[in-house]
Amino acid sequence: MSAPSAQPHIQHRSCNICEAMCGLIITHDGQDVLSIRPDPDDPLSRGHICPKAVALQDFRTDPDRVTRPLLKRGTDFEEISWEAAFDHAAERIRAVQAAHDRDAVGVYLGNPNAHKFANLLNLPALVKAIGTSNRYSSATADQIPHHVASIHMLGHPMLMPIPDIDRTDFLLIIGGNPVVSNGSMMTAPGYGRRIDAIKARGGRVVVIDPRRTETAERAGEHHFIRPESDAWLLMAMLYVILSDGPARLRHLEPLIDGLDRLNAAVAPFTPERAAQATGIGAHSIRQLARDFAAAPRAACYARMGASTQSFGTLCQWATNALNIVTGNFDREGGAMFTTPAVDYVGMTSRRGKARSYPERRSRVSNQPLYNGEFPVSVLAEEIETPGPGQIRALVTVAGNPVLTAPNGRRIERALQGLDFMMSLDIHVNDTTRHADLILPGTVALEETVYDMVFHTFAVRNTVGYAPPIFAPPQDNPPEWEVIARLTAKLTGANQIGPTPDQVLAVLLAQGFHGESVSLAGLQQTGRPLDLGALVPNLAERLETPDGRLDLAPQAFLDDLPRLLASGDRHDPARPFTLIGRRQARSHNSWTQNSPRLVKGRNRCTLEVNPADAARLGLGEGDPARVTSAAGTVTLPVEITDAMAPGVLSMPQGWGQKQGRLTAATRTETVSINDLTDDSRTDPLSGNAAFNGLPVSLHPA
Ligand SMILES: Nc1nc2c(c(=O)[nH]1)N[C@H]1C(S)=C(S)[C@@H](COP(=O)(O)OP(=O)(O)OC[C@H]3O[C@@H](n4cnc5c(=O)[nH]c(N)nc54)[C@H](O)[C@@H]3O)O[C@H]1N2
Ligand SMILES: Nc1nc2c(c(=O)[nH]1)N[C@H]1C(S)=C(S)[C@@H](COP(=O)(O)OP(=O)(O)OC[C@H]3O[C@@H](n4cnc5c(=O)[nH]c(N)nc54)[C@H](O)[C@@H]3O)O[C@H]1N2
Ligand code: SF4
Ligand SMILES: [Mo]
Repeated sequence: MSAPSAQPHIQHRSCNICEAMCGLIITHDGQDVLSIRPDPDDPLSRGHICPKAVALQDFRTDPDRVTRPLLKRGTDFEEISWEAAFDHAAERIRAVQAAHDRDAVGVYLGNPNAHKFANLLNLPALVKAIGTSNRYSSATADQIPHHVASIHMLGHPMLMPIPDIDRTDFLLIIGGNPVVSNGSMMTAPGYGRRIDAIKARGGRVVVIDPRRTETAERAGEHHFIRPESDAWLLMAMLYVILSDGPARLRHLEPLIDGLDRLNAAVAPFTPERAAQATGIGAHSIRQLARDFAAAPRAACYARMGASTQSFGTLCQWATNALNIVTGNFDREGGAMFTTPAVDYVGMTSRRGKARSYPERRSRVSNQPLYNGEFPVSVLAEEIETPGPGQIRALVTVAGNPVLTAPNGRRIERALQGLDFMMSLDIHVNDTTRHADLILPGTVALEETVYDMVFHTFAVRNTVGYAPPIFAPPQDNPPEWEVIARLTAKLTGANQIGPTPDQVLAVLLAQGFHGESVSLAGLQQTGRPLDLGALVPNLAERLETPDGRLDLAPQAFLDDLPRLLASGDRHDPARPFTLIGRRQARSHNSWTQNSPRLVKGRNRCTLEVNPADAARLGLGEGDPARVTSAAGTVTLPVEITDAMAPGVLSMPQGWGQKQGRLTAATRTETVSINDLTDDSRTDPLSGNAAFNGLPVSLHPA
């Protein structure tokens, strides 16, 4: 940290709000930010940023920010000292466990943790100190199907195929909108420009989405698809390709098992049947499959729309299978595996450790547990349902499940029945207002940034490190230290462990570039470094017990009858299908308190196809009432032919109603998760099936 001075200081740092890791140039005077600009020399983002980067300064100066430990007194909070807060937290956690059992304390870790390496390094010890198996995170409202596909096929949840978009000739995007979201499980800032580059070199980008998205517009080729029918499309593409000729497994051939089983599995998925399920014509499916297979280098990428739905895991499996049988797996321009400076896969290697999956099942509704976490879809019922293992206290760290988990208001009601709740957070919001104790977190500019997770998903190997710019308010400890001190209080240790920088130095030395990348070197140059394009390496990296790659794991084959039976699910009482969308000026549920981002018209609107609107007599801006099995919301209609008929789109992350968020609550918005249904999951992974929600629509 620099002392206040008249001379502006300059820092190069990557933005850690979303997965894109855009390079920023920040000028400041030690007291205030003077400017936040894109870094044209960043080897990954090459000058791209989005409107949220400039808001990084607002998170620090947000007048609604929690800056002291807060203890609930009656219906309000009073400030207490850090020492009193740690004592109270440890005492209450242990009291609940003493009265019941260790699992009586649940833990929920939210998305911002994935962007804070110091939290990632310290949270496992906290969870271990609490000693509960009732662990939850936002991952099961997001990407667990990707991990489950990787576990069963490649042996490690984080060994993740990444589309090598800078060298591909054919990119097939299913259920992702990276032009707005800036990419996920695929760190690729400046997506629009990267799409333009594919087209400029004679390649094609095709988007499959029930909404003609900003990405579809940029790509120029788009097919509407019926929500939740993507696995049908993928299986039919495999059917066409495997009927046309032998699979091209290339260098992976000696390692691959299960091609016969895959061939047998795709047999029922003819393009004609898939056309009925998806709404995409059989001819188009055949053509798409043949074009993909014929492209010199092709990559299929399936994301949120294809993961947070009832067939999420089948989609991710079939996506991998499509890339594999067309010879595009672990190959330039196809789906590749990163070699980042911190080797996340290596440091959590599962080699030689045979495991059975799912690791466990949940107590009340038998949902699967992967990666040591129960699906967030079962959180409410695990709080509500008596018996051994019932959750009676909850610790949240940077999470807002009331707004972000399916049927969030049920979770909210459940929270009110807890014996104790504590949150490490920056806001008193719809979730944390139910806590008995809130510990303040630190925000990006007060922390060291090093991205431990998203380099693992990046389309190019790069590395960057930047120290904190500003001190936390009120002499507060940095967030990682809060986690470490709470852990020490629980274990009775009289000191906390090594600093995140000390651990990072070791991890960098052990990583793929340990020869050339060191913490001291990064600190000295103060600039992100390019570590080069992705290289084929899967043969040495497979983490399966037998070192082989199974194209057709039994768990996935066993789920195919469910897909085959999924044809017509029309419900006359709820004839519309609701899907979600992301928006450029917000990130999940927590950036809406930046006046700079939230200003302007109400963007929490329901997108409706013109024919549907006309039939119901709904005009532009009219309030519409949307009802699902879980609830009802009313919001203004936006009429657009970007929506497929019968499908409605609503943005996620809105509906801040409670707490102390003055800017966020200025506009009347609603939460999509007042509608989503926690009984809808992908049964293979337990992931929430947000998309494809049956709803009714009426003028309000
Ligand atoms: N601006 C902004 N950026 C963000 C975020 C944010 O909140 N705001 N959140 C970040 C996070 S945490 C994540 S995980 C990523 C997610 O990044 P993306 O995966 O790109 O997520 P979305 O933008 O929600 O795009 C999902 C797409 O799936 C489509 N879809 C819905 N249902 C279906 C279906 O059944 N089939 C198909 N084929 N498509 C369907 C939707 O219409 C939508 O276009 O974004 C990250 N980036
Ligand atoms: N219907 C529907 N629901 C969805 C999605 C969808 O597309 N549709 N997307 C899902 C996805 S992909 C995700 S990742 C989840 C996200 O789900 P969550 O992780 O539960 O939600 P966030 O909105 O990221 O909330 C982050 C919380 O962390 C706090 N916070 C922000 N910054 C910091 C910080 O620096 N330190 C601390 N301690 N706290 C901080 C915020 O105040 C907020 O309480 O939502 C999921 N929910
Ligand atoms: S795209 Fe993501 S990483 Fe880049 S500036 Fe925006 S929020 Fe930050
Ligand atoms: Mo996410």
